[in-house]
Amino acid sequence: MDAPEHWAGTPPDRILAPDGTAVGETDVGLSDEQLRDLLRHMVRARRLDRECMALQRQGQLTVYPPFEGQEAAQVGSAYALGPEDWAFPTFRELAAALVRGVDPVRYLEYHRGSWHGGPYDPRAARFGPICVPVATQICHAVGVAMGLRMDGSDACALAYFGDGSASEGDFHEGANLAAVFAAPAILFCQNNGWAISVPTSQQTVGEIWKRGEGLGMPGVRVDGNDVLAVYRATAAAVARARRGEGPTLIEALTYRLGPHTTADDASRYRDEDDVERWRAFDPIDRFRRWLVSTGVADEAFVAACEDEAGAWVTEVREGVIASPPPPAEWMFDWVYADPPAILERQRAEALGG
Ligand SMILES: Cc1ncc(C[n+]2csc(CCOP(=O)(O)OP(=O)(O)O)c2C)c(N)n1
Ligand SMILES: [Mg+2]
Repeated sequence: MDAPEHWAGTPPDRILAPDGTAVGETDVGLSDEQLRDLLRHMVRARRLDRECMALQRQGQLTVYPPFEGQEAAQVGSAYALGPEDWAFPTFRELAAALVRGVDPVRYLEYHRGSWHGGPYDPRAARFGPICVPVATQICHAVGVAMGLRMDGSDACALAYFGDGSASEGDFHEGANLAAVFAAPAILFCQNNGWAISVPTSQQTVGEIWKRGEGLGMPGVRVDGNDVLAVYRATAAAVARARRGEGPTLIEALTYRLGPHTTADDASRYRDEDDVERWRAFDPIDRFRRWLVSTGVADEAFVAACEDEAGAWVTEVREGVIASPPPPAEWMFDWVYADPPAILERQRAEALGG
């Protein structure tokens, strides 16, 4: 089975082959319980992702960017962070948010359109706000990483971004700053083959991980659909950051199986037969097969995971549907300490006062 086009070039670091057989050292420092936990997270994430697509089609969410296919990249990387470390997401990192302990109902208020700013407290789970302006969160992460260092903490900050984001000025500015100041930052690129309808091949000529050398930091290319390899690469970058040795650029090769968002019709720019072929690289099947073949988990555990995820997603669904719009006066609050007369008039008009 050929890999997707954007996986061409340097072979990525890999521990498990797509069929689930081990091709590298499988001891990445996780206990059997933690290994099972990785599967549990990925199964939950996928269930919720599919539910979110349904919720959007049912009019319960306004727009939603699915991450199906990217579960290992997100779960493996988020799992490598400690409780004091920060993650700064794009708009497609719900799986990472779940690993960090963000409440999914609160998170989805963003996509429900009921709270347009920060629906959850970024400090509580050390998970930055959902960030739609492409690549801007890279600068936020690097800034926080520098701040953590100044505070004498050994925590680090990881920025998620995509292949398309790697073309933005903010990537270059943030990455260069991180290298110059040896910031404890991890620049984690999920190369999923697409920036909306633009394939990676039309986005960038060289391999993204190789930019690390020019920037003055290690660059790593990892199979983003291999949760063990992603965990290992991120854990190494975290350890380096904690030692005060500076940032790491990780390119995780993955594939976006769904549309860019629910507002996108991917069949207009890609062959949906290809998508079915790339399912052979499915990150969850790969890891499940390895877990079962080694006896770390059995089929009963896998079935229990699915059942538990199904029940949990039903609860999330009910929570989302029950989540009310915010009070209308919030539209006018927290903008001005002393609102101008025109805003006071609009407030009175909107609230019927
Ligand atoms: C500054 C900015 N420019 C353009 C957009 C429109 N836009 C939203 S997502 C996206 C593509 C992002 O691609 P990538 O970084 O590969 O992330 P992916 O969507 O694949 O997760 C673009 C151009 C935006 N949100 N912000
Ligand atoms: Mg992309």
